[in-house]
Formats: sequence, C-alpha cells, structure tokens
Amino acid sequence: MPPSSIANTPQPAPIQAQVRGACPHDCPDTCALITTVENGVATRVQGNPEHPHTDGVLCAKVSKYTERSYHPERILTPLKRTGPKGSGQFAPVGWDEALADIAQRLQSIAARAPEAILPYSYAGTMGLVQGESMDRRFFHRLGASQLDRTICASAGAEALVQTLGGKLGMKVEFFAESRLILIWGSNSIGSNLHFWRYAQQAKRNGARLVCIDPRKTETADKCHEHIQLRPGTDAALALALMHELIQNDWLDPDYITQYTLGWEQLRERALQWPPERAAEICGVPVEQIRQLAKDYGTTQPAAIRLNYGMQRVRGGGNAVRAVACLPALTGAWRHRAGGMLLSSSGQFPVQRGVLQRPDLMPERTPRTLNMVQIGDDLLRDTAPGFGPRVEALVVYNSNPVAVAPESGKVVRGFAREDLFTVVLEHFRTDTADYADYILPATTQLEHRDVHLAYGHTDVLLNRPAIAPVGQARSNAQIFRDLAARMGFTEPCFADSDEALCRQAFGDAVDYALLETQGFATLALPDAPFSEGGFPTPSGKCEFFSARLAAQGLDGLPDHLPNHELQGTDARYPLAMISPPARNFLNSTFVNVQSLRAIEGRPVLEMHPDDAAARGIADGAVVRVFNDRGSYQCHATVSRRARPGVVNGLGVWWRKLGLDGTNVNEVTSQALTDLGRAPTFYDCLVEVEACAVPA
Ligand SMILES: Nc1nc2c(c(=O)[nH]1)N[C@H]1C(S)=C(S)[C@@H](COP(=O)(O)OP(=O)(O)OC[C@H]3O[C@@H](n4cnc5c(=O)[nH]c(N)nc54)[C@H](O)[C@@H]3O)O[C@H]1N2
Ligand SMILES: Nc1nc2c(c(=O)[nH]1)N[C@H]1C(S)=C(S)[C@@H](COP(=O)(O)OP(=O)(O)OC[C@H]3O[C@@H](n4cnc5c(=O)[nH]c(N)nc54)[C@H](O)[C@@H]3O)O[C@H]1N2
Ligand code: SF4
Ligand SMILES: [Mo]
Repeated sequence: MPPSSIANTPQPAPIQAQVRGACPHDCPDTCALITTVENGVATRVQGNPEHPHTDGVLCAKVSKYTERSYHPERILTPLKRTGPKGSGQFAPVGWDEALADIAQRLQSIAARAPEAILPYSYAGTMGLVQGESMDRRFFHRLGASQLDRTICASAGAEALVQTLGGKLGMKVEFFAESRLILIWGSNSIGSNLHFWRYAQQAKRNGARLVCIDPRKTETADKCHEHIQLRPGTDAALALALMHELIQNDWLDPDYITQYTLGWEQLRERALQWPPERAAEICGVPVEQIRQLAKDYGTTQPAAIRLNYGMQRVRGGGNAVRAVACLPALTGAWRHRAGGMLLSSSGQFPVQRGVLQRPDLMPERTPRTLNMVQIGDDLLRDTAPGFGPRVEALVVYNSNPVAVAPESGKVVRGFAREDLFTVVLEHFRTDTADYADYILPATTQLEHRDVHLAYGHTDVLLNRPAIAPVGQARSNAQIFRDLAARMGFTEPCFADSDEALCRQAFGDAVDYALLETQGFATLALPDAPFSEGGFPTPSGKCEFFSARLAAQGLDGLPDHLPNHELQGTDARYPLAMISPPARNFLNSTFVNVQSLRAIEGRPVLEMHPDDAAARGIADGAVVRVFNDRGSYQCHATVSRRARPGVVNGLGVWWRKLGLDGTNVNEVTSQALTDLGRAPTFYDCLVEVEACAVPA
C-alpha cells in the first residue's frame, strides 16, 4: 500500500481507514501495526512498512489479530459467578451492578486491612497506559499490597544493572554489521523475529552465527554452530571463555584498564575455569569451548544476543553477569556492531512517577508480595512477617493459574471460597474461571496506548482502530470507574487515556511525531560504551560489584549449580525446561484456533535414548511428574532434546490440555540468585508412558 494512504484517523473511523498502532505483546520486537478498518470492522492487521524494525513484517500470531479480537468467545459483558469457584459458571450483569459490588467489597476489606488486597498483573499488554498507570494509582491510593513483578526478566535485569549499570546495550539494527553473533539462550526465530532478520543480513555478509541452547531449536538449525549445553551451566561456559581469552591474550588491555572495575579479581576467578572443567559441567566437548573462545577472541565486531532463557535457573543472575563481562574484556564495545543486548528498556525516559503516582500510598509503605510465589502466598494465613491473609485479588494482563509455577498450589489458592477475585480479561482463561467477577477488557485494536520496547529503541503510539467490542472497557477506564465508586477525588483519577499517553514521556518524546508517524526513535549514541560511560556507580563495567558484596553476596560472577541438580535425586533423573511455543505468546493465543492447530497439542520433546529407556514411542501419551505434581501430554521423540533433558513446550491453557493441567504443575517456586525471579527451567522430573491414553 502507498504510505500516503495511511491516515491518522481519529476514531470512529470512516468507511475505510488504515490506523497506525503498536503490537502490545510481551515480545522484544514491539512492532508497528497498520489496521485496515472497513465500515467500523477491523479486516486486516499488517506490519507498518515505514517502521524500520518492523519492515512490514509481523509474526504469525499477530497477523491473526482480527481472529483474536473478534473471537466468538470474547467476553462481552461483565460476568458474575453463579457456581462454585473454578466451575466457570457465570451470568451476565450490568457494569453498574458489578462496579458497585466490587467497590463495596474492596472498601470493606480496605477499612480493616488494605494490604489484604493484592493486584496481580504482568505484560498481557506492555502498554504504559493499560499496563502501569491508572491501575497503579488506584492500588497506591487504596494502600493495597504491592506486587513484585518478577515473573519474567528480573534476574537478568538485576544482573545488567549490577554489571553495565542498566537495561541497555547494543542497538539491534547494528547486529546486521556484526562478524560474529552469539545467540545465547534465545530462540530468536520464534521469540525475536525482527532481531533474527538483522542476524540474517549479517549472515549473508559472511558473519558466523553460534547458538548456545540446551534445545536444538529452529534457530540452532540455522546457525553455523550449536553449543547444546546443559540447562543452568552458562556461567561455567562464560568463565571458561574468559580463561581462554586470558591464556591466549585475546584481551583489550586498554579497554580493561580504562573502563572496567575488578579486573584482577575476575582474572583470578576465571583462571579457575579451564575449558576441561566447564566442558564437564556443561556437557559439551572441550574443543567446542576452545573454538568458541577463539572465534570470540579473534573476531571483531563480535555481538551477543542474550535472551531470558538462560536466567530461569538458580544461578541465572550470575550467568547473565558472567556473559555481560565478555564484551568489556575484548573491547567489543568499541564498535557499534559489537557488545551485547539483553534488554533496551532502561533507555526510555518513562515518567513512571507521574504515571503511577507512588506518592498516593499511605505513609507506611504497604508490603510487597512476589508474584512468582502467589501459590504459597494465597495459602498463607495471617502471620508476623507476612501480614494479613490475602482476601481479595484483582488480576489483569496476566493468567497466573496457567503461567505461575507450582500450579497445584496456585489453583488451591484461587479456589479458596473466602477469596474475592476480580479478573479483567478478553477471554475465559484458566484464571478467569476462578473469578467472582470477570470484567470485559478492550484489546489493542480498541484502546489507546503508548509503548516502549525491550528489543529496540523506538517509542510507539497505538491508536484505537475500532470501537470496543461488546461492552468492553479499557483497563484504565475500569480503574477510573472503580476509583470514582470508591470516592477517590484526587484529580489524577480523572485523567483520560489520551492524557495518560501524553504524560508517559512528557516532553522527552515528540508526541506530535508519534501522532503523525506512529513511532519516534530515541536519540542515542550508536556505540553506547565505545568510551566507557557505564551508568554504574563507578562509571565502569563492574566485573566486581561492591553493591552485591555489600549485600553479603559474591561480588564476582560465578557458576551456581541449579537448585535441582541433575544426578542428585535418583527418582527424578530428567532436567525439564519449558520454553515458549512459537505460535503462542506465553498463554496468549492458545485459544486462537488457527494458531492452536499449528502447535497441535501439548508436547514433551524427549531424546530417543531417554524415550527408549522408558518404552515411550513417538506420539505416546506420557505423564510428567515430580513431588510437586504431574501433567499429561504427548511425547515427541526428537533430537531437539538433549539426552537427559526434556522440553515441555509452553504455556498451554490447562483446560485445553490433555488432563486439565499444564507444564507448571511440576515447576517450582524457588527463586534465582539475583532479582527474586522464577526458576522455571531448574526442574527435575521423571516421565512414564500412560497406560490408558487420555
Ligand atoms: N513466539 C513467542 N515469542 C515470545 C514468547 C512466547 O511465548 N512465544 N514469550 C515472550 C517473552 S514473555 C519473553 S520473556 C521473551 C523471551 O523469552 P525467552 O524465555 O528468552 O524465550 P526464547 O527466545 O524462546 O529463548 C529461550 C531459549 O532458551 C533456552 N534455554 C533454556 N534453558 C537454558 C539455559 O539454561 N541456558 C541457555 N543458554 N539456554 C536455555 C530454551 O531452550 C529456549 O530456546 O520472548 C517473548 N517472545
Ligand atoms: N513453565 C513456564 N512458565 C512460564 C514461562 C516459561 O517459559 N515456562 N514464561 C514466563 C514468562 S517469561 C512470562 S512473561 C509469564 C507471562 O505470563 P502473563 O503475563 O500472565 O502472560 P500471558 O499468559 O500471555 O497472559 C496475559 C493475559 O493478559 C490478557 N490481556 C492482554 N491484553 C490485555 C488488556 O489490555 N487488558 C486486560 N485486562 N487483559 C489483557 C490476555 O488475554 C492474557 O490472558 O509466564 C511465565 N511462565
Ligand atoms: S508478537 Fe512480537 S513479532 Fe509478533 S507482531 Fe508482536 S512485536 Fe511483532
Ligand atoms: Mo517473559
């Protein structure tokens, strides 16, 4: 389509229009969308060809966006529970009745113990308005418990903060110019498609691509080399690389002297990690480690794309810290196509204080509960050190019954008859089934929002393309409505979605440009650390972190073995990881028929040797279990799995699985070394063939 035909049409749209938007999903790419609207109906969602990173291309999931938005199972009205908890029996009610009842219930709890109320949200939409504005104001004013939003990225984030000084790194577009790219803990084709397109450009120009992943992913298939290490052993590999860089003098001494802190200590630590030691721990050939070190030490510019796959184990924070030291050792940061990228989100000048208004909180700051441990916390009684029992839960932008670890406990918690639960949703998810009230929320096609990204450095504006479907209201609208019912009279509770969009970046981003172009690129240097300038306390890349040492932690990165270390429990000999399925986004899209048809059914990938040892044939129904629980799925006997490691691709809706459960029945609530994050991929199990197919 000719770019000139893209109108900046205010809603409601005329007969035919093309409306600029942004993909709301928890994906590094934050694509720019163009929605075609005909007679008020969205007929097509495409990538904006004018946005350089999107380049007119969307993933399969969001290309199907109209199917999701107009899904026959969309929730169209508020619903009130009519049967036992979890039975999924609801009756439609009016907004007035629902809001009045919810406000009255929350008010009566807040009068006694406001901390007994807990918000639970994550990144169902990453929009700053629908994800972290009016909702936060509401709960701050209420004095509710605060939620530690750790379920995804906080171990890696903390590691970046302690090493580089923040969530920042290379500009993604310059990966196209790299000569060597390590794709480390990332199935980029599935989860970071637009980075992968830059990596392909580099490959065409002669770059070498190395994938470091326990699973032989579709990304590994397309790289020159695959290092198929054991889960949770990345720090050992990174330390052995350092050992080789030191032994072979593949270092940049000037860069190290001028721009790093703690070199002598790190050197001593790394010299304890000869490749033979790491090879043993990682379960990879020693020659592969030596070759990787040589490639990394002798190729410039060399770039590392980490993703979050490597930090979902006990030592995940240390692993990210170890990897983040590498580009400073070789001076890779001197080049704009060298260095590393895990997340770019720390570079956006978001005015969170203005959006979220923490100043509305009561004088005594309410407690904080970790979203990873919602299973335990819902089952906890009032106790010293914990505070009041959780009596009310307001869930939005998240599906914890499916995605939180140790779901047996999560389900028991949500099933408490004395728990008052409100869920803002598009669909009857596993979580919505346990609600007392379900409130219909708008989708990205129906509301306004503004977005940062964690895989590039552009701000995007999302305009509503169509009127809300049914009686849906935006999250911000719902919290405005609740605030009014609760008698919150502060003027900030009257801010419209449009006003919130403008407040998100204030003067730091040209809002007029967002309106006309749909996106605005942050003005940032091409090579962020070519001359140091790390935003750490020392201004240097901190190999040694005095801040970690002050907390009684190791100041240097180290390899920390998994909580559930293979070989330590004879009953559960297999290590399980549960990475994302390509056609779902966490648990979103599982109910979109065309995408579920591609994924087929919940599967567990097993190496042929592990399957044979258990008499399991390809396609057989298996039971995956440990002391926490069990779930059933179909075995896929495949060399995508490493021997001894099984891959339970996630995250299915429980009710669309084989036996009403999913992979999180067996994952644990244990936390990482840094960042209080989950350890989904630090999980031992056993697998057996099911006698009777489900
Ligand atoms: N299609 C799709 N895209 C997604 C998502 C999705 O569910 N589906 N999820 C989105 C979200 S929420 C996030 S946080 C991002 C990033 O999500 P990530 O969790 O980073 O997901 P992946 O890019 O699939 O990469 C994880 C890779 O790490 C591997 N891995 C597992 N354990 C280890 C380990 O110990 N070491 C190493 N080196 N690798 C390991 C897995 O096999 C997998 O291939 O992706 C986002 N994009
Ligand atoms: N075993 C295992 N478990 C995992 C992971 C794994 O790799 N393995 N990955 C983890 C990771 S990285 C993450 S980030 C979490 C993700 O967990 P969640 O953040 O819970 O993500 P989703 O499962 O995508 O659920 C998001 C929900 O938000 C809803 N939603 C979307 N937009 C809106 C909106 O505008 N308003 C409202 N009210 N609702 C909306 C969607 O319909 C969807 O049901 O899961 C984690 N769980
Ligand atoms: S999920 Fe990711 S790749 Fe797909 S459209 Fe959204 S931002 Fe782009
Ligand atoms: Mo995530």
